[in-house]
Amino acid sequence: MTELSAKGPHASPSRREVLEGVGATVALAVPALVLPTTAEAETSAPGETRLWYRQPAKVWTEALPVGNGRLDAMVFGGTTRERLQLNEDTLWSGGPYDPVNPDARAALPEVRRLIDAGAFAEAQTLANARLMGVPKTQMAYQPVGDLLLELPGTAGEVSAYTRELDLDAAIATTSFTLGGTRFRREVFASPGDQVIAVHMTGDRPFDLLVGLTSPQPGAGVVAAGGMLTLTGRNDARAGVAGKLRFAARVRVVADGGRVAADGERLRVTGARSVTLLVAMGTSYRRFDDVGGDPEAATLAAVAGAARRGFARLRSDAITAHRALFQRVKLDLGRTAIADRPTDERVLADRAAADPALATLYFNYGRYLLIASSRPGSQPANLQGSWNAETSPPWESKYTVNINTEMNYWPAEVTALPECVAPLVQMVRELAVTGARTAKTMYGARGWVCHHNTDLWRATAPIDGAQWGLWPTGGAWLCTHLWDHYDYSRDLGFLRSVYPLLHGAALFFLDTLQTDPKTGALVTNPSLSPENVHPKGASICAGPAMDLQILRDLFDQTGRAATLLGTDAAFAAQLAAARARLAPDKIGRGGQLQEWQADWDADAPEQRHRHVSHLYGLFPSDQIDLDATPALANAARRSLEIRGDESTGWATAWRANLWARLREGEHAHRILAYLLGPARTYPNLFDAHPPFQIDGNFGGTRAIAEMLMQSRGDEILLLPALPRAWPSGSITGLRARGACVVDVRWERGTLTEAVLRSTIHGRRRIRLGGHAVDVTLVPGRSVRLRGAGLTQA
Ligand code: FUC
Repeated sequence: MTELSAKGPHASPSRREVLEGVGATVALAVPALVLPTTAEAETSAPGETRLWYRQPAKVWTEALPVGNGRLDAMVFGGTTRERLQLNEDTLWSGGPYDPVNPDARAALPEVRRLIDAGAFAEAQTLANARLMGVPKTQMAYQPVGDLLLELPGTAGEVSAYTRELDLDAAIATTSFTLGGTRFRREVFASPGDQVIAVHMTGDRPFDLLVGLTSPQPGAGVVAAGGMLTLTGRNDARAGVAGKLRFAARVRVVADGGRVAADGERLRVTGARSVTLLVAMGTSYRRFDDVGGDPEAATLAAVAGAARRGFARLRSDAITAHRALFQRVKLDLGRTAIADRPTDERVLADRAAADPALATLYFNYGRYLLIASSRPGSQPANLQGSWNAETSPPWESKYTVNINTEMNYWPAEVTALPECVAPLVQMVRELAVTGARTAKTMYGARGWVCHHNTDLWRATAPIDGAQWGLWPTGGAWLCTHLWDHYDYSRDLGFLRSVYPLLHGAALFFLDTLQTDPKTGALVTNPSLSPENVHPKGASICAGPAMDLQILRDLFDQTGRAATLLGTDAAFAAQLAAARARLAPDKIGRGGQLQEWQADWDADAPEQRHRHVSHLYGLFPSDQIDLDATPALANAARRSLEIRGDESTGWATAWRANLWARLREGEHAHRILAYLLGPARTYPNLFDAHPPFQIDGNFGGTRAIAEMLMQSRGDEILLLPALPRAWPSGSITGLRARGACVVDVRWERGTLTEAVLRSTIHGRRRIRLGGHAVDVTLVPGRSVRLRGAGLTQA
């Protein structure tokens, strides 16, 4: 924290004393500080680690998310009526299915031939008729329902209202005075006890009606024995029968009151406080196993949580969250606007004047990843884990031609490697289903995943050939396995995922085609995600992105083989194939070519949201200002042509790319747009629009990328620091090579960097044009001071 923020108007002790000591003074007419009642909920910088509002959420994108990876709620912060919209991350439509089209293989040679002959539109028409999966649509992520709370018989004005989400404690709190009673409601998701807990207190006894509803057809609720039980079955979609059972239970524990059934609801009377323990589950065990028992699992979860009691649940949940959240601390400075409610800060649309909003966005990105992706949960999907709709946009699934990868961009560098576990598990499963697709559709070994997948790990091409016939999704996901290794240098992990890398690479050894014009190896059929080229189709051979991804996949798989002392012959095969992959090319406009031919200037959408051919610059480091300056400049030209403002995720990608070009002002300008009202909802969810969480994660990574970058054993300090962040610090970032990096700067200049590593090794540290080599020794930190990087 800067000195300024520590002394800010919300500095804590006095605030806490006021609120705890004198209940009545809480009913302040003033903007609302929301008020931790215990030291645990204390945070020292509200504007950086807290979202807060002066009114309840009217719409979903104003509600506040909590989650433990698997169980999730959107908290509306209502007064007489409260809504918690509930999700469980395995409640999707459908059941085990495999959409691979058995007729595809026979038609593949003709599609390839048409592409080679330049008959792209005909190739696309044939691909649509013969290659695409059946059904063409994947399954959709589904809501469980709503927990509804009602304060019956309360009348009068609501005063002293605030609601907040404390990112450091991972607790959503709503406080208000109604009919003379001061109410306070806390909501959090417990990762250890696997419940969502709601705790409501009044300073006078109150009544409460508790209901549970579901949009799922045929779901039913029973109120009995102090518990609501909702059970149902999931829905069919696109001809795939629903095979899941699901259950949700709400155990109601009233302190000093009575709980009785009231129709399908529970009525609490005369309580001083009420605890609600919400458990949810489905019969999903794995993509090919739906034999779970959600009724028993949810019963055990609420019973276990009730035994442990609210106070223990709360403090354990805070401890578990902080173990991850507090690893990184960011301070970009603050101004008075940081004390305003969050929605006002977004609307103010003045990122330059509110550097603490970037800090809040960064902290929120890390919070959202912790809340949506924990070991044992499903990976973060298009909406993280939060979805209220039975037919959500793009099924709220996994789009692996950018969106799922972007979700994990902040994970390693912002010290949340545990959150990658669900992604690794998904790749393990895709390697199983993707082996069937490889064999059936391509007659190939290894495994493949096209541009989307879902809970059932479907891997065949879907939607239409224009979007779906892209074989490189699994390969891109594999680069995340390599990154997980490279940030930790944990050979045990690398060994455990080596078969996945091997299988992904093998598929391409079997399916790469020789481009008749150049003799180089290319993918065919493929496309440059989801961009139509000037020949009336998107499908083509050898889009630049594929070859960039395959260079990474082949390099990383080969290096893994070497490091693990295995598969030397295979590594040699990969090296030989890599040398034949069509290279990146610079086109006549000075741009990096998106396709094998120099089509860019004639493509119909010059400002297309995807910047797929710039993968080589970011997230990969194949294209680099130092190592490949000509390609880096061509990438810059392509970026200029594409423009700065796009959909949420596409804007976030651009910010990362400009950070890689070390253009801090440009990256910051784009970030400002991302954090403004056009691309950020009042609850700070990213707006594609509609809501998609990838932009939150991409933006979080962009902020990290502006402050520190690493490639191999090199670390770049403050590579893209904008003028809007003149003084600040970040501690706890991770660089490749098991390195932890703290950076402090003042008036735009580095004051100190501290480096630590759990492994022994040499690192080159760069600051502007200056570089020094340091030796890292476990247990000892290296301190570098000032612009000269003087070792202290
Ligand atoms: C890709 C993008 C869209 C959207 C969708 C979920 O298809 O091109 O913009 O993000 O994924």
